[in-house]
Parts: sequence; C-alpha cells; structure tokens
Amino acid sequence: MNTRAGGRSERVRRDFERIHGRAPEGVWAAPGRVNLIGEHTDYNDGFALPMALPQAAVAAVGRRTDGLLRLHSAQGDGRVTELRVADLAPGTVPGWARYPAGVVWALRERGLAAGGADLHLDSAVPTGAGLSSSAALECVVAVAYEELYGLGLGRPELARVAQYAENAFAGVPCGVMDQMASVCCAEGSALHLDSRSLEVRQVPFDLGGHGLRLLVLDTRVKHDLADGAYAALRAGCERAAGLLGLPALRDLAEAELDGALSRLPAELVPLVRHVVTENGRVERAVARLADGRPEALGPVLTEGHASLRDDYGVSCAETDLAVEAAVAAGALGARMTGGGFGGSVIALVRAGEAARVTAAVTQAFTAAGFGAPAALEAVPSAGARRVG
Ligand code: GAF
Repeated sequence: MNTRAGGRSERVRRDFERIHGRAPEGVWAAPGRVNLIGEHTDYNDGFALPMALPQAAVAAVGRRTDGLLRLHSAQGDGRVTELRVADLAPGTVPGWARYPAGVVWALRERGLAAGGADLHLDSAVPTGAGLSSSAALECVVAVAYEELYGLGLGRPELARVAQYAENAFAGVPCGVMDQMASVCCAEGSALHLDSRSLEVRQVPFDLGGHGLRLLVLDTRVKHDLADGAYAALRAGCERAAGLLGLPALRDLAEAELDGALSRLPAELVPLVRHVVTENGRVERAVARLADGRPEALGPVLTEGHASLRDDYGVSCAETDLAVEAAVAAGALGARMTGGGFGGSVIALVRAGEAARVTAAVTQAFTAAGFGAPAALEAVPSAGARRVG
C-alpha cells in the first residue's frame, strides 16, 4: 500500500514539471516517525523501537549534468535554491535546504559520485513536533540518489550518510534512530534497532487487530535540537561512560547499575539511570509485542515518560500535562516521543476511547492556558521507497 505519500506522488511530479520545466526521473517518499520507547539511547549505542508515520516527505528528482543542485520545496518561499555541488560546505546553506544539500555533501565526502539534480520536495511531516521532519527530508534525498546515481550503499549506510549530513552539515548532534526509522521501517511493524550494529528487526505491531489506536498529540511547543541542551546531555552520557571505563552506556547492564551509580558524580547519576533503564524498557516492550500483547505496552510507555521527566529532564509542562491527562482519561499509557523540550506525546488507547482521551487532553490544555494540541494518528507505515 502506498499510503498518503503514494497518493501525492502525481501532484509532486506535476509540480516538479512546472517548476523545473522538465519531467523528473522518479518520485520517492521517506516518512517521519514516532518512537514507541528507547529515547536518548541511540547516541549511547543502545536500543530503540520507532515506527514510521503515514506522513512522509515526497521528492521528485531528476539528475543534472552541470553540477548544479536546484532545490524547491512546497513548504518554502516559492524560490528555487541553486547550489553548486562542488562548493557545498557545512554552515553555508540556511533553512530547510541544508538537509537535502547536506546529504549530497555527505555522499561526496564519502568519495561517491553524487552529482547535481533538480529536486522538488513536499513534506507532510509536521516540523518542530519531534516527528523527524528533518530526517524525512534527508532520507528521501538519500534513497533517490542511491537509485539515480547507482550508489549501492544499502539501507543502514544511507541512514548513516543522512545522520552525518545532519551532524556535520546542519550542525545537529543527533543519533541515528530517526534516519534508521525513516529508511528501514516496514508497514505494520515497529523497528527494533540496535544503534551500535545497526541491526534491525521488524516487530509486528497490529494496533487495529487488537482494538487499539496510537494517538499523537503535538503540543506545538517547538523543540530545537541544535540549541545546546541535547548536545550537553549527549556529552554527559559520554563522560559517564568514560568514567566507568565503558565504550558507551549501552555496555552497562541493569544488574550493575547501582554499583556504577555509586562511582559517578551526582549530576551524572540520573542520566545514566535513565539510559540503562530505558534500554531495559525497550526489551520489555519488544517481549510484550512478541507475546501478542500490544496493550501491555501502556505501562512501559508511562514509566518511560517518568524517567525522561524525572531523570533525564527533557520533558516540559505541556508534555507532562498531556501524559497526565491522557492517562487520567483512560489511555493505557502515554509518553513524550523524540528528543523532548516540547514536541509530541503518544498515547496508546482502546479504539473506543480515542475521542475521549483527545478531548480530555485538549480540555486540560485550555484549563492550563496552553494552546490546543494538534492530534494525529500513528499507524505503522512503510519506510523510504520509490512511489512514482
Ligand atoms: C532526536 C534525535 F535526532 C535522535 O537521534 C534521538 O536521540 C532522539 O532525539 C531521542 O531519542 O530525535
């Protein structure tokens, strides 16, 4: 099934023709994601369980032989951004264009024959909502280039290239989860990701068959991973691993946690406790899905939120209130998803309770003087692919 992205491909193709005055060579899509559990574990070489959203970035692309990269976005200001691929350098491209341009730069940094192209992008992934809108832009360009320029990298390597573009070209020190989710997810499944080996396993996640729905409530509090807080957390984790003599916090077993915490400075204790217990929550979540009990994910989600709020310190008043109101209204579990400092909350609900939970969160926001959240529904959807 082609979900909404496939349905949009004809329009994106027509828009490309109007903007670039020629036919594209193809149309590709790459989705945003929600992460079910496993937050702030990826840069600790740990585990995560994301799933792709139906909302995707769609790109119509055609190669150029003159070394120019001509970028247009339906969400942009209407102008075409024209860049010379040979001149691409970190820090030189502002705004949304740094994500597609960064991928072309990252491919060339690897010595790959990535030349120019005309691109038209149209993304349905909400921006600043913690749903990986930037990874979707990167990954749609990565899969298009993989095919058009015959790069032969394969999925996990494409995700690495996209991550490198975001780290080194756009200046955001993210881990690899969002890019892996965008390129490797499969319809009907969550993705069990080992961020060290990049091994993945598709874990069937049949919400509808179990009478469940997964709500996404975007608090509309914009988060920005480049603002320093994310980098500081990452640095804290790396420092803790160093002090413990470990390659990464992934190498600390839950059974050894108490002993390890007693050897760390007080400010690193909650960070380490979150990362180690969060890896454990991923394993518990996967076991519950494997047992055919997706409703049993609920308590794992809510416990994960408490850890992000109390130990990792990446929640905020709006995400805490959304979780609290959703659970009070009967959600099986809820948590913030993504990097935090705002963004979205996911809530696992019985299908018949979806409207009530959404209304309860909206009412709680009104009572607290917050703007109304935007509601979406998460359905485990396909990863990046050609759609036209
Ligand atoms: C953001 C980052 F981009 C990811 O790599 C990950 O660290 C996540 O925050 C937190 O789990 O989405």
